[in-house]
Amino acid sequence: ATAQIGVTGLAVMGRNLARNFARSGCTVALHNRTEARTRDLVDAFGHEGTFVPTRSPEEFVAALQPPRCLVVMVKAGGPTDAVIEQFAQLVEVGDVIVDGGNAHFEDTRRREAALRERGVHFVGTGISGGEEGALLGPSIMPGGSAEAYRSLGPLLERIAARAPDGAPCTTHLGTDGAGHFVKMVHNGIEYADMQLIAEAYDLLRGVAGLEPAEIAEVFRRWNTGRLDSYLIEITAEVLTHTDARTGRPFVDVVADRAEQKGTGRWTVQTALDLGVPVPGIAQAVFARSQSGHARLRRAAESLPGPETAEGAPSRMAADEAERFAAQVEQCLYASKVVSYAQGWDMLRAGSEAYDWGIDLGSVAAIWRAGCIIRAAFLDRIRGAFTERPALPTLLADPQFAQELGEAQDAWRGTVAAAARHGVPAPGMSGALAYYDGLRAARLPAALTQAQRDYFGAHTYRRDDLEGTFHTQWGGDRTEDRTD
Ligand code: NBP
Repeated sequence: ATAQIGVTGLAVMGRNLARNFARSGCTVALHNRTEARTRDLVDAFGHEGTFVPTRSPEEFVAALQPPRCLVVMVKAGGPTDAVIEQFAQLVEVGDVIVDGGNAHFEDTRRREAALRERGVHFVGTGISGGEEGALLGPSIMPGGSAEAYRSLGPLLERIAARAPDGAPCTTHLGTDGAGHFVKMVHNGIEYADMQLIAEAYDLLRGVAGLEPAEIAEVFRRWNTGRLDSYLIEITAEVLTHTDARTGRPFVDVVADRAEQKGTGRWTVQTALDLGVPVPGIAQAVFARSQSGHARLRRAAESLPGPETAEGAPSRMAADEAERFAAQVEQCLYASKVVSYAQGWDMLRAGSEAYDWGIDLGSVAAIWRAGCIIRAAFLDRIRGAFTERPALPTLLADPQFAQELGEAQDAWRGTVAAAARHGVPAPGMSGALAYYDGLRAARLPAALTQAQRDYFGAHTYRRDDLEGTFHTQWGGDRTEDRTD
């Protein structure tokens, strides 16, 4: 047994992860159900490091130094269960089985509990950064026991992305499902970010009348400021691209239906179960879903909007467009802060519900590089939660609060412009509503609760008295104390 780590499941993700381990100096055992993939990897990349190719699960396990660490990178769901069960029978007490696939955190909790009974450590880990990240350095989000992290952690730290300060983008997040939960929230935030960026693009096009190539320039400029991030960078790239077949802007030939694999939906479903409001993520999931509803969209095609008679938006003069773009930047930034605040609320809610003790500052730290939402901005979130771990919402951080205050005129102006021009901006307008909803001294929820008492005798509380009350709505409207 010579290998420090093993990877089973050598499709795109597993192959690149195995190469990353080997390039970092680890001896890596390889296994795949279909042996040809193992051979192909060694033929093409064997020179990159020390690989131990194996042909059977038994041979694979025998190649690993105890305590064995083996990473499963197979299709999520049934295949992952089958492979875990297969290896659970071959490993020994104290060994570590890692699932690096996109598992639901509840599945990870179930698998961890089952393996713990057999004395085997199970680590469910989120891995973000796609194919390229797996090879060059992903953000890695492991859950599981602290003991498992002691043997596995140093290996993960070798292959993880490095933040600008040199810190590896991985840390022990908490027991059982913590890692996959954090990865799920990462993806939810990613959905919200992408939706907001799409709305900013749509406004620059539909209100200012800019062409995609001009909008690419705006995004490129934004990418040198506080919005500096991978997603803004690739947005500029996509908007610059011209379709080779037609010579038209690429964004104009792609069908306008956004698909989803399900992690955004998981985030929203879980948020509903935890009772934590994440409307920014929900809006993004619903916006994708709405884009794909061809029947609804066709049926509504001829509904009147505020368009000019010519249909096409009139083009703003250059200086006016410049001012509008600056306003949209403020709106995008403020809305982004709101959606990250919601994401962190969800991290806290999950951590409390499952007793994970997730360090909220550390999550921001390990998302600074390697993952899809990597951004300079995350270092400030790390700072906010490191300074004040009990910060009730990111919006209450003095620096973010000040920026939101400064952005609010432009934010309101942009949302109003979207409404006036008939440009759908559910993410941005929802973010503003969330901000106003949180800061409101008094909400119309008082009326909602009164209605509930009227039709369902659901009772209400009063601001001026202790206890719960019910009004005799059908009778003389006297008020009874019910507790
Ligand atoms: P896939 O999700 O396409 O899975 C292919 C691998 O699963 C192959 O190695 C295949 O073996 C193996 N496999 C299957 Br399918 N059923 C199996 C079974 N019953 N027993 C043993 N092996 C089985 O690969 P991927 O795109 O590399 O993703 C791997 C994991 O990483 C997934 O959970 C995915 O959700 C997650 N992930 C993917 C990305 C990404 O960007 N692609 C990013 C982050 C996480 P075979 O070669 O014999 O068919």
